[in-house]
Amino acid sequence: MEKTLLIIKPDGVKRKLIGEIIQRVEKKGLEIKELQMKRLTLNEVEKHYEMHKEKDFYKDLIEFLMSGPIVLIIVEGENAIEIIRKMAGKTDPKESDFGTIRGDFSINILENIVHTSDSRENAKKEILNFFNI
Ligand code: FUP
Repeated sequence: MEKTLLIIKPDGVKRKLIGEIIQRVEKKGLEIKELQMKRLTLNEVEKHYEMHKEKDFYKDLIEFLMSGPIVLIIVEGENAIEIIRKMAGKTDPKESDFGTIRGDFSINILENIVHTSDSRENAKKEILNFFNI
């Protein structure tokens, strides 16, 4: 069993995609273990995207993540990390396949609906960053 962090970003919440995304995760057979809707603090966002702090898109990324409430979801299941990443689709909207969340709902590399952990190590770190568990 693996745990991963799925974040529905402010654009996903504004566009009323929370239900759609949760339904996809549940229908796939994965389990929602924890779920929380909140606004992220600057501290939380900076910690979460620490690896991008030298990138030219960093400032826009931080601002975007703080532009409205987000939904934090811990998803559990066999190979949950890889499966959720596949369900999210590629970061670049030109590359994300139809049938994926980004491929179906986004044309913007910044406003791309969801975040998903990319490794076991990062999933653990990200979950600890947001949840007291
Ligand atoms: P991902 O793991 O798919 O979320 O992608 P990254 O960790 O590479 O990027 C994190 C976020 O930075 C993306 F979701 C959107 C933003 N980003 C840009 O705005 N421009 C880029 O060229 C790359 C990433």
